[in-house]
Amino acid sequence: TGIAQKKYEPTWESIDSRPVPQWFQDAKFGIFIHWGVYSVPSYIHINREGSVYDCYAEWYEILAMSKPGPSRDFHDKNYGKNFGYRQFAPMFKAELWNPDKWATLFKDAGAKYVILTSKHHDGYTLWPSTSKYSKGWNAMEVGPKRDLVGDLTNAVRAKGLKMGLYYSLMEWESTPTTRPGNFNGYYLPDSIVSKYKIPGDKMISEHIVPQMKELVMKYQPAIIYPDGDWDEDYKRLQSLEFLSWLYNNAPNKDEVAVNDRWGKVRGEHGGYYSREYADTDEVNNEHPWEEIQGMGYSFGYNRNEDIHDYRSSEELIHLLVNTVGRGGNLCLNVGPTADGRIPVIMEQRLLDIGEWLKVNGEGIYGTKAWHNPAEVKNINSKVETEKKEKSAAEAASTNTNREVFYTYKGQDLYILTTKLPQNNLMVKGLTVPKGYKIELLGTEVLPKYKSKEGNLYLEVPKVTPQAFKTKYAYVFKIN
Ligand code: FUL
Repeated sequence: TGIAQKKYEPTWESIDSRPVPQWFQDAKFGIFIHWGVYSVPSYIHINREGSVYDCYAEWYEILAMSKPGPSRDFHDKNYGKNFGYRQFAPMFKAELWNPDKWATLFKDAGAKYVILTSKHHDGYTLWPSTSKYSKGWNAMEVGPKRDLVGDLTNAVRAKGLKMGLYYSLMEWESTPTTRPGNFNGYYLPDSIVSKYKIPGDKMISEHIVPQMKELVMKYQPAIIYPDGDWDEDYKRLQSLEFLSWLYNNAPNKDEVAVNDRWGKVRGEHGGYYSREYADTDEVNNEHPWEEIQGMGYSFGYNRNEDIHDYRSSEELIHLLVNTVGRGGNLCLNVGPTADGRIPVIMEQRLLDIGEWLKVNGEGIYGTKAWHNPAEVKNINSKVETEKKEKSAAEAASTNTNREVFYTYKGQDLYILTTKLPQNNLMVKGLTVPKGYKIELLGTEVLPKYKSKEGNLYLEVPKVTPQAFKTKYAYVFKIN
């Protein structure tokens, strides 16, 4: 209750003084969902040498349609040169959608929260927004003909998970993007922009801010994940006014967590720091942060990805260990299909993660990272939120430069390792006096240990893989 007792002012000083809610810091693992009109074409050309952003299928309206190239060719060939983006919406039907099934899957995956795209950069809302600018461009009126945000929120909460909402502060049809770097030169045709453009002086105060407030009052999301802020100034976005309103007045003001995407303040202001296909190497941050990645190269479903583009369960579990072991949360994305299914390969990956967490979750949930001074030198106060120069292939590969990580909770220290050595695991800089209990989760056999010259040697018990109730990554518990 503490964090809501205070009155927050519209200044960064005041806003930043609010701690990121503890539930979020403890949750460690969430599911991101990118679902919308782009799930209909669900296609983007993959250039592994290009930027990771070029492989985002949810960017179809811009990346595929608004510039010549292989994706535009695909569009012209399959839908026709004059087929406009908004014509996809009636084909977004969600006819096989069962929100309870999704929620059960997320729960079985061991996730503690879910973030759904309530509105992406195409402006289409997954809830019946009352903004007059959303008329004819929302899920209740065109496409599924239901309130996807409301229905998923109910299903997710019924399983005891927290429900969060992504919300784009920018809409391509109203504010054509000039994202620096790779996105220069993508523009929607004037015919589209002049047809749907929300007047610049109305956009923020009569559309964006009221929509966000509507989401808060109607669904009370536990996370608000704004995005599309990179060209914008937080002042023009009225971010400080909104945040102070949220922290003082939201019905769930104790609970709500937000990220740092409020208008060129990433890694500096707002709530938790958001990272996206970022380098996990050497992030050692005291401020709460969250890494988001898809299982392949995209967030929105891309039919053009094959099995080789998906990371294995092992790689994804390593990503989880790598992230939590550095103090972050992992929010792993799924891209459902337009008919409302989560592709089977994604289900399988999630269930494997859930199996792993059933055995090893105590070393993950509710923990804090321990930055072993013998291995980790600097604790950054600033976190690098994005790496633009990284290629898609690099960004979507799991970094396993480091194999050993540490977390702690109460009196317990956990040693997480992505590789179990044959004989001994050496832990630098750690001395464990005799008489402690050390367990290797997933086996009954207690590992022997000894401390020598300031380092710990853990003897890996000889157990057959069959007798081991876990694989892919291993957790020692010292108590
Ligand atoms: C980015 C967006 O541009 C991507 O499409 C995706 O939604 C990601 C979560 O945030 O900035």
